[in-house]
Amino acid sequence: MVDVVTIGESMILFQSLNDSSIQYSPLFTKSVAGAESNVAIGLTRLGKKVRWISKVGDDAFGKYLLATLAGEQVDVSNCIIADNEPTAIYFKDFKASQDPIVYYYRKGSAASKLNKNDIQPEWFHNTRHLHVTGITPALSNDSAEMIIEAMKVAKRNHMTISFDPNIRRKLWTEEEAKSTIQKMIPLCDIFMPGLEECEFLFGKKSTDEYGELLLNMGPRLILLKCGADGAMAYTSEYMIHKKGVFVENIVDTVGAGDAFATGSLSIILDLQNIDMELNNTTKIKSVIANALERGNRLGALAIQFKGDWEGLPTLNELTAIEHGESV
Ligand code: KDG
Repeated sequence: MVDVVTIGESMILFQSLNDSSIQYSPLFTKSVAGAESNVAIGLTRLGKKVRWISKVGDDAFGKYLLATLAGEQVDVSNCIIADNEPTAIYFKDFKASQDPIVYYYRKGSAASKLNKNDIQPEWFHNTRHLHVTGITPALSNDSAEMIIEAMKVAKRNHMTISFDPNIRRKLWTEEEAKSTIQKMIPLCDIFMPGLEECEFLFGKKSTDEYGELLLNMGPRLILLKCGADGAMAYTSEYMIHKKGVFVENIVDTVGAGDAFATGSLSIILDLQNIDMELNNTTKIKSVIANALERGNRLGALAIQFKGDWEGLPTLNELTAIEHGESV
């Protein structure tokens, strides 16, 4: 049984070795990043089986990317390898602010060419959960159509769908982002936006208003990330708030949302049937509270390390942390 299938572009990530601006740095570190593969790695480290689907170039970067994910025990066997399309790359620049500036080189990349004809029934075999983000739909019309179609297939297969909008303003116009994300929200069961993303999509409102508005669009569970203030969960029955974990030394904020998705999903995935259990108020409330707490904790861990997923813990490490032991 595969716990989660996730579909999306991953890139090769370059960062300056010594934190100087990328303009002057003579040396770079090389790693792999991508919102969906960050979650895939995080969940695999927590003992889940994850199938990651994408398209990479038949080039050195594609080979390195696949080797890295496979080395983290993510199932990459359904990834398509394209002859004449490149693997995307991106750079993080830590020069100017606490949030690194990102520079993408992904136009025309192999993954941006994914289209709905690439979807294969095997992608959905033996699994009951699909996780998607708003990044891959931003790459091209074809990739947007492909992700939306994948969500529809998953729905027909009675799978649970989680959706983190991960809105990247560098990748599409405001209108494109709003219209595609708003098409995707009704197709998912668990929607996990950040507060700023809600404000971008719907204008300034209170968290309760966002909760109500989003539940009315279709998802059964809203996990709202509120940065240092922690996270909130909304269902039609109740709201839960869990405070954030204080981090003194923030190193790299990119990947915090994926870490939250990893932590919260790792708990929600243990539910036998989320549909039925969302109605079982007493049990589900404590499960969702734990999911928020774990999501917050993983977000806090991720931002203490350079790299998008390198700070994510293994199950043993997390268990020790949750029991108050240091690792
Ligand atoms: O959430 C982290 C991602 O933003 C990062 O890994 C790179 O997928 C990425 C993107 O498109 O920004």
